[in-house]
Amino acid sequence: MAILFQSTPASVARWRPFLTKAWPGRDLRFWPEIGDKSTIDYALVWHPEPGLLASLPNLKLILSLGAGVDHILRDSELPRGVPIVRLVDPYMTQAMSEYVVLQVLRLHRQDFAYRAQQAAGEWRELAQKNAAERTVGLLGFGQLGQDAAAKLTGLGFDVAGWSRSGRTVPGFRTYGGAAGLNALLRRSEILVSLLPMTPETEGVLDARLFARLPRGAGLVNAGRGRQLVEADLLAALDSGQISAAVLDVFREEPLPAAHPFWRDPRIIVTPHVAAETHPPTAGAIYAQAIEDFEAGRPVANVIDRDKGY
Ligand code: NDP
Ligand code: OXD
Repeated sequence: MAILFQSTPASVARWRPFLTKAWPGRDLRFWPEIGDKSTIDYALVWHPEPGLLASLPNLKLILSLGAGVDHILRDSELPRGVPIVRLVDPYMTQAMSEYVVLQVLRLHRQDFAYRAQQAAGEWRELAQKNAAERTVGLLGFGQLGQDAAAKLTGLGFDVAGWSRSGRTVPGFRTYGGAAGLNALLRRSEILVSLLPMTPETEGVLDARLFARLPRGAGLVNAGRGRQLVEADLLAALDSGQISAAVLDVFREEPLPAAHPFWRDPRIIVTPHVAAETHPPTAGAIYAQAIEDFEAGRPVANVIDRDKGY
């Protein structure tokens, strides 16, 4: 009944003392010292190398070290019958909402423009709307999108959400499908993407989408980097269709040193930190999932492989 923990060396170093103390008596294996593969029942993983999970013959549960599971599903050798559990952690949800609120307020209060004015030593008032006069559109209206929406609503913003199913969420204006996306984009002066990475969402943030936003809209992307067509964003910034962007996720991470985003004053780059996995709370959630599995109870947050999230 061994549990494998696989992640980057820094993450393994951070989690090892924590899990060893929090889960006494469990046979824990920390990547890359995994021992006898046939004795591993559970795997907690982040970007596992392709084929690793298939090489564990008695694997019973795959647990994602993040909310997203694209880093697992990209493995073409993934064992078919093993359930994949994604992380849903209120601590992380709160962190993402803090990030979204910070960036939406930054765009709403014209922080980019005032910083440019400061750099030029220019004292000039810009016309300012109130939050209630600003629509924030959220692409992805699941765990993270709905919580961010609730907090933005609390600040007075007019919030709308878009999801795959077009699910209704009491208290919110929601949209689904291609027609729904048009309706949402038309009004979203600030667009926040919290979409999972799937074949359908690849490149969704492109020139066609930007063109449907109000002129001068702001963009926040904290979903996945491959959802953004980077050249289209730069062109939209040059044309003024997009006024500013805050990006937490990138096609290539870490963002290469020579990448134009680093030095573009219209873009804020954060290093994939919008909502980090938090060992104390996430550890308890993983322990519960394993306990439920061993007791024959339903395990929460098993993903639907066909949907891809
Ligand atoms: P959920 O599964 O709870 O929500 C996903 C939402 O996206 C759902 O509303 C879903 O629709 C919608 N969706 C999925 N595919 C499409 C599509 N093709 N078109 C329209 N809507 C779609 O996920 P979470 O909210 O927990 O997490 C979302 C993503 O955020 C993660 O997958 C990850 O990529 C990213 N993330 C980033 C972090 C960071 O630090 N930058 C941290 C944590 C997560 P429906 O409701 O119909 O199912
Ligand atoms: C996640 C992430 O998916 O941190 O949890 O990106």
